[in-house]
Amino acid sequence: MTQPASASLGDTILAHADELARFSDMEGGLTCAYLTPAHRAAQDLLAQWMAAAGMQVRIDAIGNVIGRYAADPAAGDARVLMTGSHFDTVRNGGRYDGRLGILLPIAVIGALNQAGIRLPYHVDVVAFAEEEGLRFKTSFLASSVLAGRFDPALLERQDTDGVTLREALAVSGLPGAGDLQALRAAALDPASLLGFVEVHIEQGPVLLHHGLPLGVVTQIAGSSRFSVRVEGLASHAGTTPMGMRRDAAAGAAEMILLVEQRCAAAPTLVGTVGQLQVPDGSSNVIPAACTFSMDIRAGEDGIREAAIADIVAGIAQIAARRGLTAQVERVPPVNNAPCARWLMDQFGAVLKKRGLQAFELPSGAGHDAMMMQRVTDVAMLFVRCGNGGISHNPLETITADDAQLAAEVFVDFLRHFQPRG
Ligand code: HGY
Ligand code: MN
Ligand code: MN
Repeated sequence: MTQPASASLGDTILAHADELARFSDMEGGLTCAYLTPAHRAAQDLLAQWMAAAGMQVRIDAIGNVIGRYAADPAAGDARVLMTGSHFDTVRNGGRYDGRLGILLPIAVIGALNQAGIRLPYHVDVVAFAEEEGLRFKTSFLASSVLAGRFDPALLERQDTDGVTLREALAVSGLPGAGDLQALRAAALDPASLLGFVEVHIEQGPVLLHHGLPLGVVTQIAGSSRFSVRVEGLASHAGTTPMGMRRDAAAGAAEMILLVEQRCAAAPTLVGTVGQLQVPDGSSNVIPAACTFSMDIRAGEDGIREAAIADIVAGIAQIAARRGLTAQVERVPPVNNAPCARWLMDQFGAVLKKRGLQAFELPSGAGHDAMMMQRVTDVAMLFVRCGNGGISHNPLETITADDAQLAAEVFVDFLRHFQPRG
């Protein structure tokens, strides 16, 4: 631990977030993509902090760092309450997204350990190696392995340099080196789990607007991601009449506006094109190809699926009208994930006991808890986001006081935790 023993948990958590953010794939900002040198350095430091907090630490076949704070030997229950979040980031992201949900439990377990307090169940703190989907354009790699839901086809996915996930794992130094059996063997036994709880920065303005430091999540919106490739015909920008063009970028522009329009048509539905390229484009050549990403989400799976059907059909129509082709590749979607009432109520009871409002809110952002929800009951504690609630941006921030409060609530939650009867 780099902080003096007298530092508050909140101060320690923020200092650790700063320290972890020094490992970055870019100059002057925080990018931590899966299996880069910065990612490896972050993984090592997290393992050190977990060990210093009194946990037995292991690193699994996909790169998750898992620290166990072992149960009081006198307690009969050897089951596990799991907590954690991810340490990879988006490009030029914030330092609390994901990381707060690792650093806060490490600080809390360190304090319990120092005070000699053991719990009647194991607590496993997981630092998930990949959630954002930055490098291989598919999210939840790490939690899908733990949940026994890893899709072997993903091993052939390439990053922008053409390196496959299989190749990246082979040279990663991780146990199993990308062997499918090792990835399968890393799955958790659902019967061993008491549940999964995740602390996360809200990444939005709701708590801030209500003047509340903390909130309990009701459900996590499902999401679908796509890669679209539009192809037309390269030809001379000066000589080709406007009516005779097969311009892939102009077609993509119309498709992007369709995403925006269709996703404005229902509550909770949102659609984003965050990546857009004209590969090998030149300013004086009509684009032969255009590629873009689509991210579509909603609080209800049916609303999301209906929008996707309309958008995919609309893309085909736009392509046909313009003499283009459009290929739409879908990565496995993640469905809407409800949080478990019994776990939410235990967070709510702690908040009320401290005189805080047990405020409940849905999550529009995706979280590791969504994947864990496929094998166990989940709950999430949101922490207020400053700066107007901005996230996926270096301006993302929280206060030490809010981190302190969240840590105290988490201690109370652990100490009063009752397994489902
Ligand atoms: O994209 C998301 O919702 C999350 O931050 N991974
Ligand atoms: Mn994120
Ligand atoms: Mn996150």
